[in-house]
Amino acid sequence: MVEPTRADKFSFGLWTVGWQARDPFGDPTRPELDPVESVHRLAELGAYGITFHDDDVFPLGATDAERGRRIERLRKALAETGLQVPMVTTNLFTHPVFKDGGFTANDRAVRRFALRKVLRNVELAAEMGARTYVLWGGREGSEYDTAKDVRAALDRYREALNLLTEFVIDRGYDLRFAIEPKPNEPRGDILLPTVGHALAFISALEHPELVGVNPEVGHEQMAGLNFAHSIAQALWQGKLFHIDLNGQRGIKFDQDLVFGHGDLMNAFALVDLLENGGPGGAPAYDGPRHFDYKPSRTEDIAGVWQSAAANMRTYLLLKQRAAAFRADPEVRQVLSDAGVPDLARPTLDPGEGHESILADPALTNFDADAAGARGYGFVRLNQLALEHLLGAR
Ligand code: GLT
Ligand code: MN
Ligand code: MN
Ligand code: MN
Repeated sequence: MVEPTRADKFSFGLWTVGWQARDPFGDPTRPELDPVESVHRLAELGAYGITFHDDDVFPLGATDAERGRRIERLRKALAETGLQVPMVTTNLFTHPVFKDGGFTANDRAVRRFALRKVLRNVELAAEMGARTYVLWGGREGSEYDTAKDVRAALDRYREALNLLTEFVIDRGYDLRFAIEPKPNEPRGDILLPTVGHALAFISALEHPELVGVNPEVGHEQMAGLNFAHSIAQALWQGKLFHIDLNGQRGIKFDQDLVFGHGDLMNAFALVDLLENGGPGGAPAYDGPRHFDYKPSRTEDIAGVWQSAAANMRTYLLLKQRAAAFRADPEVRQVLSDAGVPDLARPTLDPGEGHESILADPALTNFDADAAGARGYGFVRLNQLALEHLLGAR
C-alpha cells in the first residue's frame, strides 16, 4: 500500500511546494503559488495537514484587515478539504530587520519586535488548532566570532523561550514548542546547531516540559551526524515533538531534497525507528510526518506536485520494506547472533552495585581475549537490511 491516506499523517509546509526556486545565483523559475491552491492539491495527493509561517499567509506589515482576510481564505480552503494545521512557525529570517537575528539580535528593539511577531503568531496557531509551534533560528548566529557574545545570546534565547512558555500557560493554550537545529546557512554559524545542543539548552529553561525539538534530516547531516541516532536520542529524552523529513547528500549547503533522495540507508533506519522502534515493534512516534523539502529549481509546476507525491510514496515504500525486514525470520536470527536484543538487559542484576562488580569472581577470571575474538556479524545484518531495502528479499 503506497497510496497515502490521511491516517499516514503526512504534512507539508506551504513554503515547500510554494518555493519559487530563487537561489543566491538565480531568479525564481516558478510563479507564485496561491496557498489555497496548495491546500487543495496537497489534499488530493493524500496529505492530512499543512503548516505555515506567518509570512506564508500574509505579508509582514499587513494591516489587521488584510491579515484577517488572508487568514479567512486559508480557513475556507482548510474547511473545504478537511486538512489540519498541526504546526505553525514564524518567519524571523526573510526581512532585512532580522539580518542579525530575532531573539538574539544585538539590537534590543529588533529583539522586542521579534518577540511580538512570534506572540501574535502563537495566538493564531492556537486558533488554528496547532499543537506544535516550531522555532527555527536560522538568523540566530554570526559570521564573525567577535561580533556575537554567545553567552549573552543564549541568555536572550532563554529569555525568549521563557516568555513564550509563560504565554501559552497564561493563555491556557494546548501548544508546545519545538526548536529546529541547523549548523549553518543562512548564518555562518547558527546557535543551537544540532539536536544535542538544543536538548542541552532546553534543560536550562523555566518550562522544559513545554519545549522539545523539530529535527530536520538534512540539517543534522550537514553537520556530518547520523540523523537516525539524533532521533533516537530525542525519543529517548521524550523530546521528539515534531520532525522535518527531506534528503541531503553530504556535508554541504542545505539541499532540502525529497525524502530518501539523500542517504537512503539512513532514511530506511529512520522509518524503521519511527514505525517499529517502540516496545513490541509499535510506532515510536505518532506525530505528523512533516516534509520540509524544496522542489528542485529545475522543476516546473507539474514537477512540484510530482515531488510532493514522491516524498509520501518514498516514506510508505520504506515503511513497507522496514516491516518486511522486521518480519524476516533470518533477520531475527542474525539480530540475535549479533546480540542486538541483549543490549536491552540491564548490566547489573537487581540489587547489585559497584561493590558486587568489584567482587565478582567471574570478572576476576574474565577471558577478555575470548570475548574479544567474538564476531558480531553486523555486516551480514546490514546486508540483509540493504537487500530488503532493494526489494531483493
Ligand atoms: C525555512 C527553513 C526550514 C524550517 C522552516 C521553519 S523555514 O525554510 O529552511 O528548515 O523548518 O521556520
Ligand atoms: Mn533544510
Ligand atoms: Mn526545516
Ligand atoms: Mn529548510
